[in-house]
Amino acid sequence: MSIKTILITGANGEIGHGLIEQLSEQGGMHIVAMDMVPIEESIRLRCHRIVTGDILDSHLLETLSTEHNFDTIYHLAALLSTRAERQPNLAHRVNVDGSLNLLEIAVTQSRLQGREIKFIYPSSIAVYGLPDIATKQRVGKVKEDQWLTPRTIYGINKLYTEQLGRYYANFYRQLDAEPPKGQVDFRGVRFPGLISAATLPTGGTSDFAPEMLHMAAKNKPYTCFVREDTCIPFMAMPDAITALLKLQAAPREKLTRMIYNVGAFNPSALEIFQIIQKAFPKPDVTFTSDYRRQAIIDSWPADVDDSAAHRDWDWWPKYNMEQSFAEYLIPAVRKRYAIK
Ligand code: AKB
Repeated sequence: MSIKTILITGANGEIGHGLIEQLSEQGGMHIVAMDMVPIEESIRLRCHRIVTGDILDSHLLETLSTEHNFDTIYHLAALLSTRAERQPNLAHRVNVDGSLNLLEIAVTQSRLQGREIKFIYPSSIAVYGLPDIATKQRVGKVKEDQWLTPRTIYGINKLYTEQLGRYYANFYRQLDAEPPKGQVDFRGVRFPGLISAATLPTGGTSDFAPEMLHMAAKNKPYTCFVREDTCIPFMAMPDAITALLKLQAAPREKLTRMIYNVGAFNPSALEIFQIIQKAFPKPDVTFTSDYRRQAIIDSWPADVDDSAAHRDWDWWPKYNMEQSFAEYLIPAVRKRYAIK
């Protein structure tokens, strides 16, 4: 049996790190890791090939596509929400045009290989747009097909790329009279804010939670840019990796949707502070709401309904809020910053 080849874009990012670690532990596959900046030492050795390059460079992607037969593409590269608001044009290029390039590669590969190529896409709760706090509080858990009126360019980019994925998954069905020999099997999860002990995100709006944790661990002051009562769903990074792997592995016939919500816990910013305070006494945190970032967070749902993922591919997070901090985040950041 030939060894599988997996392409991961945005490999240096916080999801990329965890995913590469997990996949390389599983073994039996070649990982081709791509990022704009050189792949970090800690994951480099786990990869079969590393590529420093831009997903907007279609020539580079086409060359990669002639050199490898990809089984699965994990397209993680993206500009996150706060940064995207500052550079909407760049965000559109990276988040939409870049994704389009990858989807084209998936189509080419499925045609050349005459079989299905899986395309795993991390979308986001940013695709939702609640008009005001009162509505946010009233609706609670949001289902996949509700409130799809994103406020940010990032949310718009993510929602549109989901639609592109749907389009490319049906590409041959739309164009060919003959049954397709290969197709793109597009599968997406809408992630909540993610909290990792290993890396800090850059340019996101849910970053206040991981930043608060890492700054407290480093004994540094932190100004939290949202109000204490701000509430969105979060998830510990290991569960996010599990979600991607489980969705990838799910039998096609079990999937009733292309895009799934996944949730774990949904604390307020104050609750995050309180749980951090138990581990690192006297964290120096002040809450000073930033008008723009607060408006973004206020438009995201307080919680998501992930019953479709439970039902279709047995999605259950391992870590609730207490377990995330007690069993994963606190021990791992203590180790990272060598705290006794
Ligand atoms: C961000 O804050 O932009 C991301 C997200 C919720 O998609 N973490």
